[in-house]
Amino acid sequence: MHRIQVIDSHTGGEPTRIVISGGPDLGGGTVADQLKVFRDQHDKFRSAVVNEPRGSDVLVGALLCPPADKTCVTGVIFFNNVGVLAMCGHGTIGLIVTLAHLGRIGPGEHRIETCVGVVTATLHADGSVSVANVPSWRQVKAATVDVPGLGKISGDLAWGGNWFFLVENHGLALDLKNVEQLTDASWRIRQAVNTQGFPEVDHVELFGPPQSGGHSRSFVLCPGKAYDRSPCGTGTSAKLACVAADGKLAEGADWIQESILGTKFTGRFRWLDRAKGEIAPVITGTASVNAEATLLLDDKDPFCWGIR
Ligand code: PYC
Repeated sequence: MHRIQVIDSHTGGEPTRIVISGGPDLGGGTVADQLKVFRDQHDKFRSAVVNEPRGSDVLVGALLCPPADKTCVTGVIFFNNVGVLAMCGHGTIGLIVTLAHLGRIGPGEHRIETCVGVVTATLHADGSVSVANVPSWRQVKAATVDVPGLGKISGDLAWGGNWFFLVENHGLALDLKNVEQLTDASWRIRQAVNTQGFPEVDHVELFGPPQSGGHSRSFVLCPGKAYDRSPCGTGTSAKLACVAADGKLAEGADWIQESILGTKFTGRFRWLDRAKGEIAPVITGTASVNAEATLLLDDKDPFCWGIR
Protein backbone atom coordinates (compact mmCIF):
# COMPACT_ATOMS: atom_id res chain seq x y z
CA MET A 1 0.00 0.00 0.00
CA HIS A 2 1.47 3.34 -1.07
CA ARG A 3 0.51 6.39 1.03
CA ILE A 4 0.41 9.96 -0.29
CA GLN A 5 -0.16 12.82 2.11
CA VAL A 6 -2.14 15.69 0.63
CA ILE A 7 -3.69 18.97 1.73
CA ASP A 8 -6.70 20.31 -0.16
CA SER A 9 -7.68 23.94 -0.42
CA HIS A 10 -9.77 26.10 -2.68
CA THR A 11 -9.02 29.53 -4.08
CA GLY A 12 -12.17 31.42 -5.01
CA GLY A 13 -13.92 28.06 -5.41
CA GLU A 14 -11.20 26.38 -7.52
CA PRO A 15 -9.64 23.39 -5.73
CA THR A 16 -5.94 22.59 -5.31
CA ARG A 17 -4.54 19.34 -3.89
CA ILE A 18 -0.96 19.73 -2.67
CA VAL A 19 1.12 16.56 -2.42
CA ILE A 20 3.12 16.95 0.78
CA SER A 21 4.81 13.54 0.82
CA GLY A 22 4.76 10.21 -1.00
CA GLY A 23 5.52 11.67 -4.45
CA PRO A 24 7.98 10.13 -6.92
CA ASP A 25 11.71 10.90 -6.91
CA LEU A 26 12.24 13.13 -9.96
CA GLY A 27 16.04 13.08 -9.83
CA GLY A 28 16.69 16.74 -8.97
CA GLY A 29 17.75 19.60 -11.26
CA THR A 30 15.54 22.55 -12.08
CA VAL A 31 11.76 22.29 -11.73
CA ALA A 32 11.61 22.34 -15.55
CA ASP A 33 13.92 19.24 -15.58
CA GLN A 34 11.83 17.53 -12.91
CA LEU A 35 8.59 18.32 -14.74
CA LYS A 36 9.85 16.43 -17.81
CA VAL A 37 10.55 13.34 -15.68
CA PHE A 38 7.16 13.68 -13.97
CA ARG A 39 5.35 14.07 -17.31
CA ASP A 40 7.20 11.27 -19.11
CA GLN A 41 7.55 8.67 -16.33
CA HIS A 42 4.92 9.33 -13.65
CA ASP A 43 1.68 10.08 -15.45
CA LYS A 44 -0.01 7.29 -13.46
CA PHE A 45 0.82 9.16 -10.27
CA ARG A 46 -0.73 12.38 -11.66
CA SER A 47 -3.90 10.51 -12.52
CA ALA A 48 -4.03 8.71 -9.16
CA VAL A 49 -3.95 12.05 -7.30
CA VAL A 50 -6.41 14.17 -9.30
CA ASN A 51 -8.64 11.88 -11.32
CA GLU A 52 -11.72 10.01 -10.15
CA PRO A 53 -12.37 8.12 -7.95
CA ARG A 54 -10.12 10.15 -5.54
CA GLY A 55 -10.42 13.43 -7.39
CA SER A 56 -12.44 15.03 -10.17
CA ASP A 57 -11.95 16.84 -13.49
CA VAL A 58 -11.82 20.22 -11.78
CA LEU A 59 -9.06 19.39 -9.29
CA VAL A 60 -5.59 20.89 -9.83
CA GLY A 61 -2.71 18.98 -8.24
CA ALA A 62 0.58 20.40 -7.06
CA LEU A 63 3.64 18.32 -6.30
CA LEU A 64 6.24 19.91 -4.03
CA CYS A 65 9.77 19.26 -5.26
CA PRO A 66 13.26 20.52 -4.41
CA PRO A 67 14.05 23.85 -6.11
CA ALA A 68 17.34 24.29 -8.00
CA ASP A 69 17.23 27.94 -6.94
CA LYS A 70 17.99 27.70 -3.23
CA THR A 71 16.48 31.14 -2.55
CA CYS A 72 13.11 29.47 -3.15
CA VAL A 73 11.06 27.98 -0.32
CA THR A 74 10.01 25.13 -2.63
CA GLY A 75 9.66 24.03 -6.21
CA VAL A 76 6.23 23.05 -7.51
CA ILE A 77 4.82 21.10 -10.44
CA PHE A 78 1.15 21.77 -11.22
CA PHE A 79 -1.04 19.23 -12.99
CA ASN A 80 -4.67 18.54 -13.83
CA ASN A 81 -6.96 15.82 -15.16
CA VAL A 82 -5.16 15.62 -18.51
CA GLY A 83 -1.51 16.55 -17.92
CA VAL A 84 0.93 19.06 -16.47
CA LEU A 85 0.31 22.82 -16.26
CA ALA A 86 3.09 25.36 -16.80
CA MET A 87 1.99 27.71 -14.02
CA CYS A 88 -1.12 28.11 -11.88
CA GLY A 89 -2.11 31.32 -10.10
CA HIS A 90 -4.95 29.99 -7.97
CA GLY A 91 -2.76 26.97 -7.15
CA THR A 92 0.10 29.21 -6.00
CA ILE A 93 -2.27 31.08 -3.68
CA GLY A 94 -3.47 27.69 -2.37
CA LEU A 95 0.14 26.54 -1.97
CA ILE A 96 1.11 29.56 0.15
CA VAL A 97 -1.96 29.19 2.39
CA THR A 98 -1.18 25.45 2.72
CA LEU A 99 2.48 26.06 3.66
CA ALA A 100 1.29 28.60 6.27
CA HIS A 101 -1.26 26.07 7.56
CA LEU A 102 1.62 23.57 8.00
CA GLY A 103 3.64 26.20 9.88
CA ARG A 104 6.39 26.11 7.22
CA ILE A 105 6.10 29.82 6.35
CA GLY A 106 4.78 33.00 7.92
CA PRO A 107 3.68 36.37 6.55
CA GLY A 108 6.12 37.94 4.09
CA GLU A 109 7.64 37.19 0.69
CA HIS A 110 8.33 33.65 -0.50
CA ARG A 111 9.96 32.65 -3.76
CA ILE A 112 8.66 29.56 -5.56
CA GLU A 113 10.33 27.84 -8.50
CA THR A 114 7.97 26.73 -11.27
CA CYS A 115 8.84 25.20 -14.63
CA VAL A 116 8.41 28.61 -16.31
CA GLY A 117 10.38 30.66 -13.79
CA VAL A 118 10.44 31.87 -10.21
CA VAL A 119 7.33 33.60 -8.87
CA THR A 120 7.27 35.59 -5.64
CA ALA A 121 4.26 35.19 -3.38
CA THR A 122 3.51 37.49 -0.46
CA LEU A 123 1.44 36.18 2.43
CA HIS A 124 -0.25 39.25 3.93
CA ALA A 125 -1.18 39.65 7.62
CA ASP A 126 -4.90 39.30 6.73
CA GLY A 127 -4.24 35.90 5.09
CA SER A 128 -4.59 37.09 1.50
CA VAL A 129 -1.82 36.25 -0.97
CA SER A 130 -0.28 38.27 -3.79
CA VAL A 131 1.55 36.41 -6.54
CA ALA A 132 4.10 38.30 -8.63
CA ASN A 133 3.70 36.11 -11.69
CA VAL A 134 6.05 35.43 -14.59
CA PRO A 135 6.37 38.11 -17.33
CA SER A 136 3.22 38.20 -19.45
CA TRP A 137 2.41 39.63 -22.89
CA ARG A 138 -0.07 39.64 -25.76
CA GLN A 139 1.23 37.63 -28.69
CA VAL A 140 -1.52 38.29 -31.27
CA LYS A 141 -4.17 41.05 -31.22
CA ALA A 142 -7.61 40.42 -32.74
CA ALA A 143 -6.97 37.09 -34.42
CA THR A 144 -10.05 35.92 -36.34
CA VAL A 145 -10.90 32.23 -36.29
CA ASP A 146 -13.68 30.41 -38.10
CA VAL A 147 -15.45 28.39 -35.42
CA PRO A 148 -17.83 25.62 -36.56
CA GLY A 149 -21.33 26.43 -35.28
CA LEU A 150 -20.32 29.92 -34.08
CA GLY A 151 -18.96 31.63 -37.19
CA LYS A 152 -16.12 34.15 -37.15
CA ILE A 153 -14.80 34.85 -33.65
CA SER A 154 -12.08 37.33 -32.93
CA GLY A 155 -9.82 37.25 -29.88
CA ASP A 156 -6.38 37.98 -28.47
CA LEU A 157 -3.72 35.35 -27.89
CA ALA A 158 -1.69 36.01 -24.74
CA TRP A 159 0.75 34.39 -22.30
CA GLY A 160 0.25 34.70 -18.54
CA GLY A 161 2.13 31.56 -17.45
CA ASN A 162 -0.14 29.46 -19.71
CA TRP A 163 -1.36 30.30 -23.24
CA PHE A 164 -4.82 31.87 -23.51
CA PHE A 165 -7.23 32.89 -26.25
CA LEU A 166 -9.32 35.79 -24.90
CA VAL A 167 -12.71 36.52 -26.48
CA GLU A 168 -15.22 39.33 -25.91
CA ASN A 169 -17.61 38.93 -28.89
CA HIS A 170 -18.98 35.48 -27.99
CA GLY A 171 -22.60 36.62 -27.52
CA LEU A 172 -23.18 34.49 -24.42
CA ALA A 173 -24.21 35.58 -20.92
CA LEU A 174 -21.51 34.75 -18.37
CA ASP A 175 -23.87 33.06 -15.98
CA LEU A 176 -23.49 29.74 -14.14
CA LYS A 177 -26.73 28.46 -15.65
CA ASN A 178 -25.04 28.67 -19.09
CA VAL A 179 -22.04 26.54 -18.13
CA GLU A 180 -22.75 23.85 -20.73
CA GLN A 181 -23.12 26.38 -23.55
CA LEU A 182 -20.05 28.30 -22.40
CA THR A 183 -18.03 25.08 -22.22
CA ASP A 184 -19.15 23.99 -25.67
CA ALA A 185 -18.37 27.39 -27.24
CA SER A 186 -14.96 27.63 -25.52
CA TRP A 187 -14.01 24.12 -26.58
CA ARG A 188 -14.96 24.81 -30.22
CA ILE A 189 -12.94 28.05 -30.10
CA ARG A 190 -9.93 26.22 -28.66
CA GLN A 191 -10.02 23.58 -31.38
CA ALA A 192 -10.43 26.22 -34.10
CA VAL A 193 -7.49 28.29 -32.79
CA ASN A 194 -5.31 25.21 -32.53
CA THR A 195 -6.05 24.01 -36.06
CA GLN A 196 -6.04 27.33 -37.95
CA GLY A 197 -2.36 28.21 -37.87
CA PHE A 198 -2.17 30.17 -34.63
CA PRO A 199 0.28 29.39 -31.82
CA GLU A 200 -1.30 26.63 -29.72
CA VAL A 201 -3.39 27.74 -26.72
CA ASP A 202 -4.32 25.62 -23.73
CA HIS A 203 -7.01 27.80 -22.12
CA VAL A 204 -9.89 29.87 -23.53
CA GLU A 205 -11.32 32.90 -21.68
CA LEU A 206 -14.68 34.44 -22.48
CA PHE A 207 -15.10 37.95 -21.08
CA GLY A 208 -18.15 40.04 -20.30
CA PRO A 209 -19.37 42.92 -18.14
CA PRO A 210 -18.85 42.67 -14.37
CA GLN A 211 -21.76 41.56 -12.16
CA SER A 212 -20.25 41.82 -8.68
CA GLY A 213 -18.50 45.18 -8.64
CA GLY A 214 -15.33 44.19 -10.54
CA HIS A 215 -13.99 45.46 -13.87
CA SER A 216 -14.79 42.34 -15.88
CA ARG A 217 -16.26 38.84 -15.50
CA SER A 218 -14.75 35.78 -17.17
CA PHE A 219 -15.43 32.15 -17.91
CA VAL A 220 -12.17 30.20 -18.26
CA LEU A 221 -12.05 26.75 -19.83
CA CYS A 222 -9.05 24.61 -18.83
CA PRO A 223 -7.27 22.08 -21.09
CA GLY A 224 -9.15 19.11 -19.58
CA LYS A 225 -12.56 20.75 -20.34
CA ALA A 226 -13.27 21.73 -16.72
CA TYR A 227 -14.02 25.40 -16.12
CA ASP A 228 -12.03 27.40 -13.60
CA ARG A 229 -14.16 28.28 -10.57
CA SER A 230 -11.68 31.06 -9.72
CA PRO A 231 -10.93 34.07 -11.96
CA CYS A 232 -7.75 32.16 -13.04
CA GLY A 233 -4.46 33.74 -11.98
CA THR A 234 -2.57 33.06 -15.19
CA GLY A 235 -5.68 34.05 -17.17
CA THR A 236 -5.96 37.33 -15.27
CA SER A 237 -2.25 37.93 -16.02
CA ALA A 238 -2.92 37.38 -19.74
CA LYS A 239 -5.91 39.75 -19.51
CA LEU A 240 -3.75 42.39 -17.81
CA ALA A 241 -1.23 42.12 -20.67
CA CYS A 242 -4.08 42.84 -23.12
CA VAL A 243 -5.63 45.77 -21.24
CA ALA A 244 -2.14 47.22 -20.63
CA ALA A 245 -1.30 46.98 -24.35
CA ASP A 246 -4.64 48.62 -25.25
CA GLY A 247 -4.03 51.50 -22.79
CA LYS A 248 -7.18 50.54 -20.82
CA LEU A 249 -5.42 50.24 -17.45
CA ALA A 250 -2.70 52.41 -15.96
CA GLU A 251 0.47 50.89 -14.50
CA GLY A 252 -0.12 50.21 -10.77
CA ALA A 253 -3.92 50.57 -10.94
CA ASP A 254 -6.22 47.77 -9.70
CA TRP A 255 -8.08 45.49 -12.09
CA ILE A 256 -10.71 43.32 -10.40
CA GLN A 257 -11.45 40.15 -12.34
CA GLU A 258 -14.60 38.19 -11.43
CA SER A 259 -14.96 34.46 -11.99
CA ILE A 260 -18.13 32.84 -13.29
CA LEU A 261 -18.97 32.23 -9.58
CA GLY A 262 -18.45 35.91 -8.77
CA THR A 263 -15.24 35.28 -6.78
CA LYS A 264 -12.53 37.89 -7.38
CA PHE A 265 -8.82 38.39 -7.94
CA THR A 266 -7.27 41.85 -7.88
CA GLY A 267 -4.61 42.33 -10.55
CA ARG A 268 -2.01 45.04 -11.09
CA PHE A 269 0.90 45.36 -13.47
CA ARG A 270 4.19 47.14 -13.97
CA TRP A 271 5.76 47.56 -17.38
CA LEU A 272 8.83 45.43 -18.06
CA ASP A 273 9.18 46.46 -21.70
CA ARG A 274 6.51 48.82 -22.99
CA ALA A 275 7.67 48.54 -26.61
CA LYS A 276 7.30 44.75 -26.53
CA GLY A 277 4.13 44.90 -24.39
CA GLU A 278 5.76 42.83 -21.66
CA ILE A 279 4.37 43.29 -18.15
CA ALA A 280 5.04 41.99 -14.63
CA PRO A 281 1.57 41.10 -13.28
CA VAL A 282 0.64 40.70 -9.61
CA ILE A 283 -2.52 38.79 -8.67
CA THR A 284 -4.08 38.93 -5.19
CA GLY A 285 -6.65 36.50 -3.78
CA THR A 286 -7.51 34.26 -0.85
CA ALA A 287 -7.61 30.51 -0.29
CA SER A 288 -9.01 28.24 2.42
CA VAL A 289 -7.60 24.87 3.47
CA ASN A 290 -10.43 22.33 3.60
CA ALA A 291 -8.89 18.85 4.01
CA GLU A 292 -5.83 17.00 5.28
CA ALA A 293 -5.80 13.47 3.92
CA THR A 294 -3.77 10.39 3.12
CA LEU A 295 -4.44 8.86 -0.30
CA LEU A 296 -4.08 5.08 -0.33
CA LEU A 297 -2.75 3.46 -3.52
CA ASP A 298 -3.36 -0.26 -3.53
CA ASP A 299 -2.41 -2.11 -6.72
CA LYS A 300 -5.28 -4.52 -6.08
CA ASP A 301 -7.72 -1.60 -6.55
CA PRO A 302 -8.82 -1.68 -10.23
CA PHE A 303 -8.84 2.13 -10.23
CA CYS A 304 -5.70 2.54 -8.13
CA TRP A 305 -4.24 4.91 -10.78
CA GLY A 306 -7.44 6.83 -11.40
CA ILE A 307 -9.97 6.62 -14.22
CA ARG A 308 -8.16 7.79 -17.36
O1 PYC B 1 -5.27 30.16 -11.65
O2 PYC B 1 -3.74 30.14 -13.20
C1 PYC B 1 -4.72 29.66 -12.66
C2 PYC B 1 -5.30 28.41 -13.19
C3 PYC B 1 -4.88 27.72 -14.29
C4 PYC B 1 -5.72 26.62 -14.40
C5 PYC B 1 -6.62 26.65 -13.36
N1 PYC B 1 -6.33 27.76 -12.63
